[in-house]
Amino acid sequence: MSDLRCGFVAIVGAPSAGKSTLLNRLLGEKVAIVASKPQTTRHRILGVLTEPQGQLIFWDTPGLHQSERLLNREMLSRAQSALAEGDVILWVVDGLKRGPDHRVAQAMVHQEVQKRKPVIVAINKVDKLTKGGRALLAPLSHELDPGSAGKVIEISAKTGLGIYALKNELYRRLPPQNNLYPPETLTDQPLRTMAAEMIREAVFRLTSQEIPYATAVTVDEFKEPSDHRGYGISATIHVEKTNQKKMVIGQGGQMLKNIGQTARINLEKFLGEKVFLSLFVRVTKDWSKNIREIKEFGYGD
Ligand SMILES: Nc1nc2c(ncn2[C@@H]2O[C@H](COP(=O)(O)OP(=O)(O)OP(=O)(O)O)[C@@H](O)[C@H]2O)c(=O)[nH]1
Ligand SMILES: [Mg+2]
Repeated sequence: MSDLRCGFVAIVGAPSAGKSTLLNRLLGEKVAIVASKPQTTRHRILGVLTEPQGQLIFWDTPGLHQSERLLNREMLSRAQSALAEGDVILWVVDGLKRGPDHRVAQAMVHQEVQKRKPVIVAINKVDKLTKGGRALLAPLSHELDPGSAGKVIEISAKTGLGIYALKNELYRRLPPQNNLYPPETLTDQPLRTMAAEMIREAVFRLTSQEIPYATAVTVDEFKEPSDHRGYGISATIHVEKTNQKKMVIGQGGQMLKNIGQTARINLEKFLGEKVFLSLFVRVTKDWSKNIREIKEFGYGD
């Protein structure tokens, strides 16, 4: 039997609970995009952490919520497959506020508890707890207690508080087996996908109303750096309607310029090289209602 512990950890929870922030914190690298608006993550993202005691293989997932929209149903199905396939469920709960989606997540996680799957409940954002909020933590922990196979733990994905303890709880519940991925593996996302995601993150952060939800990003050209000339990346921001295209471009092109600048800075940080970024905006009519386009943009199976 191996001395190592290794297995799959499904990070699930309501939208905006902090799942992607937590994945990035656990890996010490930004592999998943983060925004204050809900439903930022659209697909299942693999993140691998290799340590002397073994390998934690994470899946970051879209937030658990209820929606009739085709794109959202596809997103939910990515999260549900991770729930079903993970060796351990890591349920991230917002310690500051819980909306109606919290109950949706609770019901789905509860089904896994009933199957005796280990569930670790991570109450997140405790860095921002007020005195009143702290007083509510004990009853919340009691309510969410997943039983003997699991545990409730307080964390802050933002500051790193509780992360070491969280990792230990996860390792304890994984099977003794050799590592499944080579130690240098960080994520399954190709660089092109990471680039598209970072552009989408900038759109999510800088635009408002329905725009973030009507946006998809495809990378048309991805040139590796040669002669210290940096990466050359061309990408298209797809929206669903003509008026949305106008909003993404903005007055005198200012919004598109801001999106490009924000995305470029994050891409340069990630790639460690200069990036030359060209962005185009295109109307792909009602793409989020069309399964073929949802799949083509990488948000479906
Ligand atoms: N104060 C505080 N804020 C946090 C913490 N973790 C995440 N956040 C913030 O919560 C917001 C949502 O974070 P995400 O990581 O995108 O949440 P998510 O669960 O991945 O959201 P979806 O992908 O939409 O389901 C962002 O504004 C984060 O900065 C934390 O520990 N403390
Ligand atoms: Mg996310």
